[in-house]
Amino acid sequence: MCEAETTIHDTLETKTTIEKDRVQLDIKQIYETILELGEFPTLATKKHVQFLTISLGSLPHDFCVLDASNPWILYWILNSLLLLRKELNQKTCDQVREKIMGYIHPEGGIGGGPGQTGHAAATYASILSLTLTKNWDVMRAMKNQIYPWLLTLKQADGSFVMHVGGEKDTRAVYCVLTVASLLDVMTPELVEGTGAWLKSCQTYEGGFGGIPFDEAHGGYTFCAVASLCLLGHPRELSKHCNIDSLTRWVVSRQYTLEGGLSGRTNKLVDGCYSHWVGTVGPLLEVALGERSIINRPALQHYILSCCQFEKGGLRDKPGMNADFYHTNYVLCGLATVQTETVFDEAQYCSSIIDSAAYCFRSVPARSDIVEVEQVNLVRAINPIFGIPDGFPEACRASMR
Ligand code: FPP
Ligand code: K
Ligand code: ZN
Repeated sequence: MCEAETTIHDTLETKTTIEKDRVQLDIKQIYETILELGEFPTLATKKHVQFLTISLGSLPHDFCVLDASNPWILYWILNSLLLLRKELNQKTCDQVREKIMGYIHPEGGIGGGPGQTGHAAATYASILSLTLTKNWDVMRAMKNQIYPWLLTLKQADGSFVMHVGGEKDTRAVYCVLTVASLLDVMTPELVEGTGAWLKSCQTYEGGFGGIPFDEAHGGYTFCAVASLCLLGHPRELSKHCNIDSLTRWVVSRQYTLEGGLSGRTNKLVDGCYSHWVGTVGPLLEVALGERSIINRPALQHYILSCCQFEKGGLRDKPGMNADFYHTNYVLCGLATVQTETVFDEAQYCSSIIDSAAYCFRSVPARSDIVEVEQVNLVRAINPIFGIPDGFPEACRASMR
């Protein structure tokens, strides 16, 4: 929202630079109109809830277009509703349980739909959905089926693959560690060598690639840093990565004019990176003892002014339609800018591998960091799991 020249242009023109200039002009126009009117957009909770519940109502029927993504759609919708302060009714929770039980594969893991092979991402989204609906009984019953299957995804170099014979990357590591943690089956055997492998994915830019020598990207960076916090205390992050170059890379993702974040160098702003990149913020803040490394007012403005689709739901950027993926991750990003994160040292237990993940607490951000109007306030999230505060702890307490 500032007057300054925002981009130092190099002379090379590409499809991306042209598109980026166009998006900046659009966004500048939106901000100028808002400034002229003197009225800032507020969170259209009712419209967003409507966008989400119309689809939740059709839960008994299978979505056919995204047939391999059934658990993802469940997680995105359920989590978005909770972030918007809606409660889930018992009928919904029962339906979610029945659906996910139908995705369990006899040879291990949970698939993206009935009869599909076990997949780390589908299993991750399923476990989150069961956690959000507090279906503890089925989760407890799954522990013995899931743990040996997770071990079959483990590679000699410490990484994990998405499915047997599939691709390995930091996403697979994050999905496996999250599932193992929520089900309380994290063992030294499962995570041997994993921290060192993650370290090898940090690039010269400071962010993490999906695998060693890949380009640094927001999605893979979140997965790597959150995984490191599932393996140890955030103050030990500096042992597993170059925290200074990571911090520089993260803050460089925020653009001056847009206020929103990009996923990689020179690319376009996108609302979903409010979470993938933005939520690395609190992890680094805890590690560094800083209060805010992201410009929170600017990111909140981008989210409220540019990411709300007029008909409901949230989106990547102006000109795009809403979808469940962006609705969830934009709301997660909003939750992150609205709180400060503190680490509860008293709860930390160094003999429990994933103890740190359960020690992050959100407190309302003080007004010198960001002004948050009541009408725009969403529920706080746990920065490791991306689900509302309290759910990860309730889950773990119910797995014994
Ligand atoms: C680039 O898309 C996107 C990727 C290379 C994958 C991103 C990975 C995630 C979002 C993480 C997923 C996490 C889990 C837990 C499964 P693009 O080229 O269209 O976008 P860009 O221009 O913004 O890079
Ligand atoms: K994108
Ligand atoms: Zn996106």
